[in-house]
Amino acid sequence: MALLTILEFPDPRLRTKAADVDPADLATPAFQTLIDDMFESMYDAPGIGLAASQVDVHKRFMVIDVTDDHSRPLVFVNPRITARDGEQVYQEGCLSVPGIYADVTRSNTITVEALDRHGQPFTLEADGLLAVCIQHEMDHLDGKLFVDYLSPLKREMVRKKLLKAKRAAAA
Ligand code: QAP
Ligand code: CO
Repeated sequence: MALLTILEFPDPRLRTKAADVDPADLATPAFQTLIDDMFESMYDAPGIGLAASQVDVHKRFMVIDVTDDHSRPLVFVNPRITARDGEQVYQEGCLSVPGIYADVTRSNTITVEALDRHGQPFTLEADGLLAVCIQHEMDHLDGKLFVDYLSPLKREMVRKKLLKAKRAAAA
């Protein structure tokens, strides 16, 4: 297994719209290893969700585990939200926007249909943190980041802060 490099805002590659996964690809060792490496990289961070887009793979899948003890690893391949209800505000962060946290309003309850890592279709109803995380990771697949919900001024402040941190790290 391996730790993957996670792209960071404002890297333009994070804006790529991901393409559907061909379910036949799920049978390949390369794809299964990539999923394992994404879990390892997410747990190492530590984080609760990681979309393929964040590791520069522009295909529609993501890994999520919102438990403290890594007991519920979830893989969503070609996810679709088929129902939503209500609103909730959650202070979000993102492995691609390190050190930045901000309130985002999203649907409270969602129904999501996806394939699991073996290509088996499943339907999941989620609320609370899991629902936030699914919506956040699906945004990544469309090239969207949680900072896009902030005002342009706040987003510009975040961009400058991260570029400055990057320069300081490189110096
Ligand atoms: C998305 O985010 C999310 O800034 C997943 O320095 C976040 O795993 C969904 C992380 C909140 C729902 C609620 C962020 C780690 C991890 C950082 C993450 C950092 C280190 C973020
Ligand atoms: Co994110």
